[in-house]
Amino acid sequence: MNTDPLAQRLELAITLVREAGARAMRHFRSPDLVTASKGLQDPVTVADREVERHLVDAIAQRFPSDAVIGEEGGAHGTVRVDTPVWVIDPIDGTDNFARGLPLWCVSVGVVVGSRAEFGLILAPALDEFYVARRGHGCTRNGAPVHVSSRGEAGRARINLGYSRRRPAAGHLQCIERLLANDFEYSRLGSGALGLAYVADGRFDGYWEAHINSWDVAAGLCIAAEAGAWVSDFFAGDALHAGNPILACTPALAAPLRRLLGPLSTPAL
Ligand code: LIP
Repeated sequence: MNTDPLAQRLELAITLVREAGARAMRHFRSPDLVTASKGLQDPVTVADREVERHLVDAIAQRFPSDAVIGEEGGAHGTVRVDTPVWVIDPIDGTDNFARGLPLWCVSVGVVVGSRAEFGLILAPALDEFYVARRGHGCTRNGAPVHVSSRGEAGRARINLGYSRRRPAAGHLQCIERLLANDFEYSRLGSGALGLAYVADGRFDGYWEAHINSWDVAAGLCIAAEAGAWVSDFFAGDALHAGNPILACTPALAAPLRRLLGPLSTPAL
């Protein structure tokens, strides 16, 4: 049996994320899918809550002293700097999920102190499973992935996230600055998938003015292990309060920090 405590947790996480994906798929495109609203343009479905409960219960059973932070149920257990914290988004891209669009995923990351130790992102409707462990690289369906080599603005596409947690003005300024400096942009509706696609070289960067830890805990490890430059997301109380995020190819870090840093609080 593996005695490495993080490897034991990663082994369990791989099983649990697959189970979570199967549970979510049972609701995906179901005509009876019950959806409620948490606020403006912020939906939640019965699947989000069911999948999170499944994950939280299974983790508590196997690792009762670990803390868990989930998008729907909040914090379980006590967050301490030296013990693992499971940071969970049962369905990231809920609006896409509720509309029957396949761009959603289950995201599970484990953080110790202010470092993401491993991350898993499963997009069941696309049959793509990203797994990364700090210092061990990143894979999609078992094959290594790496960020793109694009370093010029004129060939780069930056994926953006936006929510009503911040004024639209900052988001519109970001688009203006990117276009005025030869970058292209797009918006997917899932921060976790956005980071996974940076890791996979499908996008050359991801930026959002404010994002929650459950949207990015897994993606941060996945992007960093694939060679991305990643901002210091876990500074301050980001685990509970969120932060801005930038992840991109190393060559694009300086120009993107110059352009988008001023739009981020705290600065990138
Ligand atoms: C989504 C994030 C995305 C953000 C959306 C939303 P959800 O998470 O992944 O980055 O722009 O507003 O917060 O609500 O689908 O889990």
